[in-house]
Amino acid sequence: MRLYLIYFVLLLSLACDDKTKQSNANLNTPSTTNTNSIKNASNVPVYTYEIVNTFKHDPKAFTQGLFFYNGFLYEGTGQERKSSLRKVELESGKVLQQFDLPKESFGEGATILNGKIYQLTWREGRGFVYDAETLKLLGDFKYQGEGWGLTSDGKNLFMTDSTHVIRVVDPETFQTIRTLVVFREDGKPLMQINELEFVKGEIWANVWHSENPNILGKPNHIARIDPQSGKLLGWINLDGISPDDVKRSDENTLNGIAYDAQNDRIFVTGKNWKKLFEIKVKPK
Ligand SMILES: [Ca+2]
Repeated sequence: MRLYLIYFVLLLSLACDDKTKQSNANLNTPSTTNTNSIKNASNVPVYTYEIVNTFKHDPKAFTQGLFFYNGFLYEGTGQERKSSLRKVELESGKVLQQFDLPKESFGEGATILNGKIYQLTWREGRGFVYDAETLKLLGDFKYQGEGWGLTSDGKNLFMTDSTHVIRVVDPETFQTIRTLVVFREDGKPLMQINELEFVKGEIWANVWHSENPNILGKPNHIARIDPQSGKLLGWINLDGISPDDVKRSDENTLNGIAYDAQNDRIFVTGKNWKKLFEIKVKPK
């Protein structure tokens, strides 16, 4: 609990430090990106949703990573001594296979690429690689900074680290190839970009504590981001999607997006939510 308090205070100070971070980002980003972000300020569309199906979700799963592969959901969970990687039956929510992370590891985002599953940890600077069929641990890798969300475009890994920057990472060398810097429509950095998913050529991103006025000031919003420029393409407002699953604690916010490309199905859930939803996204 004390750790969470320290972490929350740290995040607040990070959020208060927006101006510094924005200045740093400006140094590293072509000016055209920033100009476009600001120029399109009033044109960022907001989408709403329709629930197509509701499924059970393990309320003990502190969801940090979610993706769909070959007919099954895969979920990475967090918290000390409770972190895992799971293969889950969509229809029942039943865990079919599970790998428990070492007790010192706090699991974060997870994704699949070329038959391997990659999973980040929060502050260890260490990620894990698994065989996608067996969930057997194949090895680990190192990176700088925190590990938050993870997804793939089928070629590279895309990871977040608590800031407004998405790193594009080579899956063989784990070196950062390029970065995407994401700004809100008012030109401020979009901090705390969290769980990620590639959906039809866009990156969809949860934003941790989006309800915090320093972050966005709107609960349960998913950002739609251009994977080439980092430009904010839109918002999906999922506020109120699961009334039983919000405000039980500060932490059980919306987190986890999975896309079944074969059947064009979008799934979302949250940390320790009892439910997982298949949704259709539509203009507001
Ligand atoms: Ca995902």
